[in-house]
Amino acid sequence: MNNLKLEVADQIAVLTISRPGALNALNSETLDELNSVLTEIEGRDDVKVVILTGGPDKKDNPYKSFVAGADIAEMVNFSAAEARTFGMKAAEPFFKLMNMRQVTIAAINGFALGGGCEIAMACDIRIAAENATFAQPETGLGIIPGFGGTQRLARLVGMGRAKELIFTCDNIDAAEAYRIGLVNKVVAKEELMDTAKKMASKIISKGSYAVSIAKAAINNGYDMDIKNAVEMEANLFGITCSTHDKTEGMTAFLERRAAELTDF
Ligand code: CO8
Repeated sequence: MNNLKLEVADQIAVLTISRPGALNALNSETLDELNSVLTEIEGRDDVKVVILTGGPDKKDNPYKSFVAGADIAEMVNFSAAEARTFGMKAAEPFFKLMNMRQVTIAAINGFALGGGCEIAMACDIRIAAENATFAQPETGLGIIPGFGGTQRLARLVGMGRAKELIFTCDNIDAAEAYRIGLVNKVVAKEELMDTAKKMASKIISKGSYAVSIAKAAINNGYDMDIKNAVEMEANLFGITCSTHDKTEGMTAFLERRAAELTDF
């Protein structure tokens, strides 16, 4: 891969978007690589959490940018048809981040602008360094957030705040992003990866199959009416009751010992 780095250790995959000369902006090649690597990761039993982050800039500053957006140099001459193709090229890996059985955490180490904020929003959980900056600057470029931003931002922070951010293109800092519910946690920049890995380890210590089924239940139920959603949940609950982890988890509780959870 030219623009992504993958490191796997302790059941955690750290996936780093690395385009130092463009503040990790997402071009077609990066989106294709992301799609391939997420397909590969989804098939791996030795990965239970994916942490997505941005690489250092060309001056080797690791906290400059998470992702500074979609690649403006690539988009500048797009026809309407090419723009649609580009949008759909992003939709596939973004849906993988959202729906893959592994948990996905965005570790946001600087600028999360436009497509950068949008890729973070496709992840399950967002942890921001205190210096991170968020914005949807697209309308200032004469376009709209086209990597799911008009949809996911409103779902995360509510329609009023999403409209304000998208119509004004205002930058917000990490503290404001936390206040409005755009990120789960804000930490000192030097602690970003440790915090993300600690959260990943905590998630891994739970029943991994149960976590992935819970993720599916939350995602699938979100757009359903409550009656069908609760019925869908009951069906998935039934499936978790057929697992080793359910027997072991409950037996361990009754025997007052630590559970050894193993299912994926
Ligand atoms: N695309 C391409 N190159 C970029 C981008 C980008 N989004 N962001 C930065 N770069 C490049 C710069 O051109 C520059 O390259 P070079 O050194 O060759 O001139 C290099 O990265 C460093 O950037 P700067 O010199 O500008 O660094 P500064 O510290 O001065 O500024 C900023 C940093 C504030 C982040 C500034 O670079 C900036 O404003 N970048 C653009 C941010 C932006 O507008 N992002 C949104 C882009 S639009 C988008 O994401 C749409 C998503 C949906 C698309 C849907 C399509 C269907």
